[in-house]
Amino acid sequence: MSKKRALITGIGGQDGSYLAEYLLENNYEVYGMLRRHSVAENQNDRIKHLYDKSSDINGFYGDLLDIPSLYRIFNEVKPDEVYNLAAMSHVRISFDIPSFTIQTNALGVLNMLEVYRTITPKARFYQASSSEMFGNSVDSDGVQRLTTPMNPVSPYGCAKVLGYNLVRHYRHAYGLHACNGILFNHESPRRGTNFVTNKVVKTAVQIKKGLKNQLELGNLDSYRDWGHSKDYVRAMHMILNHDIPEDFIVATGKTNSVRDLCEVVFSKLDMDYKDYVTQNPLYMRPEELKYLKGDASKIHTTLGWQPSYTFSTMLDEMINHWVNIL
Ligand code: NAP
Ligand code: F7E
Repeated sequence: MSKKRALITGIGGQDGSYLAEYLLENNYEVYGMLRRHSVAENQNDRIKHLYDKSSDINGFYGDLLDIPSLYRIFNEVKPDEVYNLAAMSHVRISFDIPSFTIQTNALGVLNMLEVYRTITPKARFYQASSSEMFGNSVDSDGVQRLTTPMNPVSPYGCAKVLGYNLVRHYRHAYGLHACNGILFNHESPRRGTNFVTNKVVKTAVQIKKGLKNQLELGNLDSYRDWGHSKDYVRAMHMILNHDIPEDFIVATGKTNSVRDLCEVVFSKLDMDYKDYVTQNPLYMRPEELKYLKGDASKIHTTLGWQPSYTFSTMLDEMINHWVNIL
C-alpha cells in the first residue's frame, strides 16, 4: 500500500518538528513548508536530524502569504493530510507586529483553505487553533470548553478566532474534512526560548552554572494549562483521522501560575526563585490573558487521547536538555 502524504506548514517550528517525527514513525511521507531564513545554516534547525534518518521527508520553500507558492506545493505534493501549523506564534510580539500577525494567522488560513479546496478537496485539513481565542472568558466552574465565548485579548488571539471560524465555515459550506484543534499551551526542549517555560528553565540552569545572576520576567500571576508538545501533536493526528470532521480541545485540565513555574524549576535545581527573579515592564502585555484551564473531556471520551507527560516530567526533560547543552 502506498504511503500517506502529509503536508505540514510550520514544519520548522516546535510542533511541526515533533509532528514530522511522529508521522515518519507512522510510515508517512512528510512534506514541509519552510520560510527562507537569512542564515542558511539555521534554515531547518529543529528537523535537520530527520533528513539523516529518513528519505521520506521533503522540504519546500513557501509562505502562507505567498499564494503562488501554496498552489505550487499543493500541486506537487497532492497531500492526503494537511496540518496548518504555520503562524506568528508569540502573543506579546503580536502587539508589536499586529498587521503581520493578522495577515499570517488569519488571512494565511484563508489562503490555505482556498488552495486546499481547489486542488485537494478530498484531503483532510487540521488547523492549529489556540486557547488564546478565549481571552479572559472562563465558565463558572473555572474552565474553558468548546462552548465558552471567545473574547480574545491580543492581535494573535483575534487572528486565531478568524482562522478558527474560517475552518468551520469551509467545512459547512463546501463539505470539507476540515477541523480545529484548540490547543492549550504546550512546551518542550524545542520551545522558543522567548516563551516563558523555556526562558525560565534555560535561565535557571544558567544561574545554577554561574553563567547568569538574575531572571527578568513580566507578569508572574497569570495561570496557564501547560502540556507537552509531543503529546499534543499525537492529538492533532487523532483529530484529523477521526471519521467526522469536528473541533476538539486539547489540554491537561491542570493550571499553574508563572510564579508556580518558577518555584518548581528553581527548587528542582536546589535554588529559591525569590533570590533571582525580578520583574521588568518590558515583558508585560498591553492586555493580559489571566487564567487558562481547559476541559479536554471530549477528546478523552471520543478519541481516547491522554497525555503521557505531567507538568513535572515535562520540566525535568527541559531542565536535562539545558543541563546537557550548557
Ligand atoms: P512555532 O515554534 O513558532 O512555529 C511556527 C512556525 O510557523 C515556524 O516554523 C515559522 O517559521 C512558521 N511561520 C511563521 N509565519 C509563517 C508564514 N507567514 N508562512 C509560513 N510559515 C510561517 O510555533 P509552535 O509552538 O510550533 O506552534 C504551532 C502552531 O500551533 C502555531 O500556529 C501556533 O500559533 C499554534 N499554537 C501553539 C500553541 C503552543 O502552546 N505551542 C498553542 C496553541 C496553538 P519561522 O521559523 O521562519 O518563523
Ligand atoms: O506566556 C507570562 C505571559 O509567551 C505565558 C503561545 O504558544 O500559548 C502561548 O502563548 C505567560 C503569559 O505563552 C514572561 O504574560 C511572564 O501570561 O509563554 P508565553 P502564551 O502567551 O500563553 C498559546 C496557547 C498560544 O497559542 C501561543 O502561540 O507567561 N510571562 N513573564 C512571560 N511570557 C514571556 N513570553 N516572557 C516573559 O518574560
